[in-house]
Amino acid sequence: AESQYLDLVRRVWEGGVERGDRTGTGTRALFGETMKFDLSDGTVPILTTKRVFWKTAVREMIWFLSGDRNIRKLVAQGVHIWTDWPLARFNSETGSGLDRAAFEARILADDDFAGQWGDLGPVYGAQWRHWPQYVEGEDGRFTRDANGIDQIAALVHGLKNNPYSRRHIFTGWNVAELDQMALPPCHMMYQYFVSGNTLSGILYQRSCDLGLGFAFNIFEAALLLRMLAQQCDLLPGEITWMGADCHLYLNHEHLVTEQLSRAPQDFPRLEIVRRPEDMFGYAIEDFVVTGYDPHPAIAAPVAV
Ligand code: THF
Repeated sequence: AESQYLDLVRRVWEGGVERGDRTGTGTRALFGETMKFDLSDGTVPILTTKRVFWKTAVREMIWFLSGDRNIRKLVAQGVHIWTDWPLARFNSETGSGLDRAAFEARILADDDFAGQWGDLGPVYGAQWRHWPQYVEGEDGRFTRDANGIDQIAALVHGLKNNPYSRRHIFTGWNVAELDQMALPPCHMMYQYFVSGNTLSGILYQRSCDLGLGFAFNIFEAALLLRMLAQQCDLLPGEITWMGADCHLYLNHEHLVTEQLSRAPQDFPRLEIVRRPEDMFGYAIEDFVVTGYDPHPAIAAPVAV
């Protein structure tokens, strides 16, 4: 239930260690926390103590699964959550002062601009679907395989054909390419477990922005588990969330105070109304959330 999250937020805010961070914003943090959410009754963890724009999260997950690494397709759908990093790079490298709307308009209008400035580097989707693989030729030279390793296809294959494997893992943490990424992955490792006809999962997150990112990260982990279960003819079990550096940004005080003052509602239910051929065929219309009756949204700045 949502109380696990609210308890963690309270403990971090009241007892977390205050430290500077990469973004210069300042955080309070606790290290090494766990939550578990039961998905077997058809509910999904979408926070109710503020409105979570769950369709934005679904669009992000579909975008990850497509292997894309450019913000353009997100921006075209009105999803702005990845724009701030390319925008910061553009403004600092060109000395311009474009605002977000103007930058996004150019990303949409200009193919070359989008190619050059909308690329996030080999982040999540690129690693999930196209983990680089180098093959040695007759001459002893290594060439990079055009497609790389599709970790998601391999995961589905493994769940279907060797359900009791202890290796149902995929990860975005490609050590060799971290320095090419706009941001190294936060939700960095996923593992699955089949018991009878039930699928459970763990998300390991090295770093968690409890105020903004968590709502997206936990829902997307549950969503992905539901998609995997559907594709593998399994029932959803439990999602375990493991957070390493669990932090609240100091400029999220209003959000913390407001959310902790609100009474959580029951989690909503998620229905997947169509079964696509594979993990890569999902569309936003396939997902229906019912019984979502959240408190109002709370705006909060994202640390870039
Ligand atoms: N960096 C930081 N500082 N926090 C994060 O949560 C985060 N991510 C991703 C990468 N770096 C991060 C980006 N994901 C929002 C949500 C998710 C993000 C980034 C930003 C956000 O601003 N959410 C608002 C508005 C939502 C909307 O526009 O629809 C919200 O109220 O939820 C976490 O993995």
